[in-house]
Amino acid sequence: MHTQEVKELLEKVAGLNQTGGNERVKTIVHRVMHDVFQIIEDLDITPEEFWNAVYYINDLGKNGEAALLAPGLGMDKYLDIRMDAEDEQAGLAGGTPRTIEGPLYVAGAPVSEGFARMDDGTQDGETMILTGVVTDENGKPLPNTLVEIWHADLKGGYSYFDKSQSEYNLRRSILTDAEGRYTAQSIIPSGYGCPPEGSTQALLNQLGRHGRRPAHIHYFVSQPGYKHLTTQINLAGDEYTYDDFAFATREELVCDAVRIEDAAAAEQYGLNKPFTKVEFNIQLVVSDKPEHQQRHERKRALEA
Ligand code: MBD
Ligand code: FE
Repeated sequence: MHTQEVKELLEKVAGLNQTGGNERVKTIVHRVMHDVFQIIEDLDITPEEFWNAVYYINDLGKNGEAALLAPGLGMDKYLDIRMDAEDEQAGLAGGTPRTIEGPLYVAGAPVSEGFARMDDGTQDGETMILTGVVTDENGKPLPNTLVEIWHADLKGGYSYFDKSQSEYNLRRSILTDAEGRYTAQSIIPSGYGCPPEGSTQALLNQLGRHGRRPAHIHYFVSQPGYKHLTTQINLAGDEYTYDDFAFATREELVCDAVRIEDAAAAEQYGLNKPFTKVEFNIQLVVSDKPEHQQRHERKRALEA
């Protein structure tokens, strides 16, 4: 590993002796390949193990699961840990904590003001009323805040990726009302499980791990003048609330799902049967920097 021959090989691999290309990519590839070589040496990786890994990556790509394996290996969580530390240093800590986006957002969901019905009525799930107020850190309500919400159905599947669901089922964008409140009527989601025959689950099996997530609901929250928030809530009482394969759970983001039998309370939401209420209030942190006010770029379904 530490011979002149390997040193020169790595430099040529990363194009360090070439004038063209991208310097940042060269730096990263040089370091990655150095570390891969080092791992092969330190762990005495056999050719069989090496080629297994190569064809594993082929399958991962074929299955479209690279962005599913990433959170399973704690990479999304690690990026969050780094962004939290950055916020801390920049004096931007506080408010509702972030947690990972996950790979299943779809851009372009219908937008409404104050209220949205999220489910298409085809699944006979427990009715969920999901509501909360968006405020600043002093509790001042923030009307006209865009709250984007997406979650799974009773089978743990997400519309668009699960072609059996209707377009934008369980995906809505709600602008908060004059009191800063958003309210959604939907169905209580089921937890998510990695495709059992997929590449992600195959690796998790080798690690003795499951590929399950608790019932959860994703949020993007944005308002000019405030830090963009990417977060999720995990419903309390799920077997996996504190055992999420994607490491998205944070104590402040665990919400009770409260069964409400009272007819008058149901009537308040235009319902004539018992329902389950989930309350999630959100606090945003002031930032005048445009780069803080937007979600970071990544490839997303149907995003321009
Ligand atoms: C999900 O629904 C999810 O949110 C994440 C992070 C990974 C897989 C499925
Ligand atoms: Fe999810």
